[in-house]
Amino acid sequence: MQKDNKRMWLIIIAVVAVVLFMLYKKPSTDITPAPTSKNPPSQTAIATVSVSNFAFNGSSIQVKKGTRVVWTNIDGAAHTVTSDSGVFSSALLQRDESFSYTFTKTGTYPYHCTPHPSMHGIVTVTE
Ligand SMILES: [Cu+2]
Repeated sequence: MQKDNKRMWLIIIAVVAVVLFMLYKKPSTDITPAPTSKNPPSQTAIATVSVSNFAFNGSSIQVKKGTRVVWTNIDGAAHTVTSDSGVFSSALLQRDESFSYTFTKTGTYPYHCTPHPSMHGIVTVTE
């Protein structure tokens, strides 16, 4: 009988210890996730090119590898942003519509507007 009592107490103590451990541990797990959510947004550099008066405003730009270039059409006419070598191609952009492409490799990227072949631009991507 005494032996069973001792075993029961050991079980009760073990359960209480586990419960106390879980209660003690909970606040610290709530604190840890917060800092990690701060990292991603500031990673990508962004360059902007506006399209107006049948021209790319910033027709020749130089950016670092990994930069996202955003073209926004602010012209009355619709335009495209189409890579000469087929690397990227936008839809026909109406006024206030945008297209973006992230350049992950160095090099020169000439592009044009499909409806208006006289419209040209170039993006140079460096390390
Ligand atoms: Cu155009």
